[in-house]
Amino acid sequence: MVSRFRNIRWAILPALAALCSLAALPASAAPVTLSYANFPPAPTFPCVQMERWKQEVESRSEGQVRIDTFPGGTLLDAKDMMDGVIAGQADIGCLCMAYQPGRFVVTNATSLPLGIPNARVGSLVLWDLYQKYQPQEFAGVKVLTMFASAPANIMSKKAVQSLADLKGLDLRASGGAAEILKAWGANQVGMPMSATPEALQKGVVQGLFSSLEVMKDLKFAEICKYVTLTDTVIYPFAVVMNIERWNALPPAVQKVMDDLREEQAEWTGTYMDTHVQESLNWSRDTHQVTVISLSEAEKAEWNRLLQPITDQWVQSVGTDTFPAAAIVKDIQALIQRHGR
Ligand code: DTR
Repeated sequence: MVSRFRNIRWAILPALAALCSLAALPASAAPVTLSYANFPPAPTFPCVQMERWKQEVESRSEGQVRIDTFPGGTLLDAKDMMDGVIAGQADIGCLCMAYQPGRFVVTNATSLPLGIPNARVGSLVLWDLYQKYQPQEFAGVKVLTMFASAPANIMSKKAVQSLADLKGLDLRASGGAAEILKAWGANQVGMPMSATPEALQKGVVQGLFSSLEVMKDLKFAEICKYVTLTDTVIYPFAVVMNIERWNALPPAVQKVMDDLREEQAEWTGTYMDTHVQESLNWSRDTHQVTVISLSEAEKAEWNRLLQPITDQWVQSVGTDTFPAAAIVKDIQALIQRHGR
């Protein structure tokens, strides 16, 4: 009996010791919780990449960090994203840089009509460009990744087969696309993607100019029965983190996030390219959307009208201290490198 009691005592002791050591763990062993704000609705690609990043970070950091995601502008909306993250209203935020053209001049140069063929190449070009120039506008935040949308096309309520069909047509587009639609004679109406479903429904616009995955993700195929393929320009996005929150993270978590930066860019671009194709097929099959390819002659004319845009950009923003021409050359070289 006595010896049995002793055995039990010996069995309990290690368990007690383990309990005490657990209680003595520093407070930082509890998972750090971070908020991640996003502006468009949950099914759209910026939010799909957000959920993928959350899962990867949580599993690779083995429970040291928890990410609470806020899609649909529930924490910060499109235009407040950068300043909201700097102010600490959200720890992390995803922003479309094209919505603030004058603020992100270097990275928005990827939105010039330079022939980026798809979202994967666009995302890698953007990431390398950012790394090379390290623009001052990101000095107050930690950049967690960047990625690009697929090239933009026209989605419209009426068929657009020629420049004549486009003349005066009210199309929603953001950022640098304004110049493009202007060059083609359309009437550009600026607003973030998050405001577009209502504008289409109320008839404020007759269509939009963006990447085609929104035909499915935002159900635009129900209202825009025509797609005109132009494959014109991509839009650059950034995911940024409040710098104090970043500095306070355990080094092992910082490493997980750093290691994911380029991988996440490529993952998102690849997801986007595949998803655009799915969206197009779904729109044709489920909503009888007509997909219009321009004739060779028509396409050549549309492209010709875009040629002055890049030169004008170089002239208007280039200075002794801002190497606009070199940025354009770098983008062209990066397209070649990643496009192979
Ligand atoms: N082309 C830009 C960015 C963009 C493309 N797809 C989505 C989906 C959700 C938000 C933004 C975007 C645009 O048209 O706003």
